[in-house]
Amino acid sequence: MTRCVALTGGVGGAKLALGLSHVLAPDELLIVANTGDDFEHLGLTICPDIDTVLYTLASIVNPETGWGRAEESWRVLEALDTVGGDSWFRLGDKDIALHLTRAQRLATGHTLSEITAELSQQFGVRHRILPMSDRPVRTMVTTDQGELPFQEYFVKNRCEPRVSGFRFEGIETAKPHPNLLKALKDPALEAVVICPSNPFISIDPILGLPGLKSSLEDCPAPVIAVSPIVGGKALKGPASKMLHELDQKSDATAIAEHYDDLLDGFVIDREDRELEDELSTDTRRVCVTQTVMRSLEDRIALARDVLEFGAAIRASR
Ligand code: FO1
Repeated sequence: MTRCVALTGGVGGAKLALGLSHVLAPDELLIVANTGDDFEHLGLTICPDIDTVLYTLASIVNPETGWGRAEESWRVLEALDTVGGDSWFRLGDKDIALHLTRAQRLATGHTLSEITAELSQQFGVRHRILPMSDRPVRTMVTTDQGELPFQEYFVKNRCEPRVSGFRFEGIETAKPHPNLLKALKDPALEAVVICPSNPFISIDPILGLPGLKSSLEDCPAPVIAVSPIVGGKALKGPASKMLHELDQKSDATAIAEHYDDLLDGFVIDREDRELEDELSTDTRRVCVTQTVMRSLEDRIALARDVLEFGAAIRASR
């Protein structure tokens, strides 16, 4: 019985997914991870958004970066340098162990969702983490330096090139994972939560999967987004830089506009409370609360607020 579907990508998304996992039982929460950030590197398939949520829920994530593993060592990366290998993308030794396992499984015909479920079990994570699709989708960023594969834009070029658009390679033939479509039809579903992730690079690849937007529109549960922009700034990552470069206002209103008619509810931070009236419409309610998640208690409190907001929207229908 899925009560909540959480769409997530990146560090902010994983924080709220962790909060939700403390409030909901494993069978009540389905965490759907963006795979547009995935890429092939050193012969391995890297899935940063899946791994960020996996490591976060397993309590082994690096607390400083929010990605990769805590108490990591870097012997392979150092050795790579000495053989002239590609070391711009920092894979730690423990992280490489996971990637070798994933590569081996993929090579023997297992799907990404099967492998993610196996790894979750291995790490003692009982809540379900699902890649948005088992077919590859690769985000390409259109910039003033040409079109760049996402991680080359993000890590190699430190988000410096000026962005003018995005393309999700493979999206036309990728199908939303059947378990996601099934959950969206579950009469027990109480909320679809769009986590405070970057809308352009973390959420749009999910929403762009064929048929997914119409499944969300038909879904009886309210769709609620949590703004990743607080006080005009992204808490982490390049969301506000991207908004600026795409000639959009860098505040929570731009996020609500971005998701357009899809939203039944929008959650903003107390710091942005003056935007509440502007953001409220006949079909979109607004919840003002603390969205900045510094501690585990903050993550859990926000998860509770979002679920209660969902219940209030359902009750008012
Ligand atoms: N982000 C960086 O800024 N630099 C890195 O070297 C880096 C390595 C890395 C390795 C594994 C992993 O799962 C994530 C990693 N990330 C790194 C984060 C990741 O590329 C981005 O945070 C996401 O793709 C954006 O959501």
